[in-house]
Amino acid sequence: MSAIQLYSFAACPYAQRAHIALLEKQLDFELIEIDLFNRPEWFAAISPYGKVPVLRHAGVTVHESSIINQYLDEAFPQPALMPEPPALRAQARIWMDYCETRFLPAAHKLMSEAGDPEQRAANVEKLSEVLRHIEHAGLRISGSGPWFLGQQFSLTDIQFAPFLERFDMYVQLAGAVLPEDCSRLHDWMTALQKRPGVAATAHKTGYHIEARRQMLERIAAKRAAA
Ligand SMILES: N[C@@H](CCC(=O)N[C@@H](CS)C(=O)NCC(=O)O)C(=O)O
Repeated sequence: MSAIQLYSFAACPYAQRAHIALLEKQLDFELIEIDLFNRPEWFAAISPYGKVPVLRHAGVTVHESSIINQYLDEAFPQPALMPEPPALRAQARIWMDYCETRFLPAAHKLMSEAGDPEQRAANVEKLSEVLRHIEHAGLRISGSGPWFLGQQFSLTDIQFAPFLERFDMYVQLAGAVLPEDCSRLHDWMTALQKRPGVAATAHKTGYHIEARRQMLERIAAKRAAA
């Protein structure tokens, strides 16, 4: 048995973050798939919120993808996935937080209200505003890349990667737009697709669309049965 277990769900972007970090660290680990619609009873004992991902290592159980990745970077320092200077570490964390508190809410609102024509235009514009902020206040300040912070691939890249991989789904299902003045963001997305740890966990847009359809169907069936 590996010293590390990652409890995951194939279509989960948060679990994908932890998977990418494990691959980037070149660690030996066991990937354990949890059926979120039919969770084993024992899962509640290791996942306080009933969610994936959960990481187990050396008697430690960690949940929440951002915290798992920070744990991995501290427990296995090489190759480092955080910059050394405190000021750059702060930048890395500011943008990881921006992903959770601004980018994801805007993307999720767009997707959940995609069928509402009145909300749709406003939601597309809100997401574009967030993307422009990432471009002009984040990516362009940090330089020419290829990664978020410049030359060093970091946890900030991993934080965004699974969701940027799904951007084409946001385009196809909800009309999302990558603004024209976001060339650095465009190049960063292309670089992320080619990064080995990201590419090894990636799926095509058709997979994401089908996974979403199945998830919504299963949620509706569960509600109907309740
Ligand atoms: N903030 C959490 C989010 C994890 C999450 O929402 N996971 C979803 C699957 S993508 C889940 O396990 N959902 C099950 C549920 O909410 O009951 C993280 O970053 O790890």
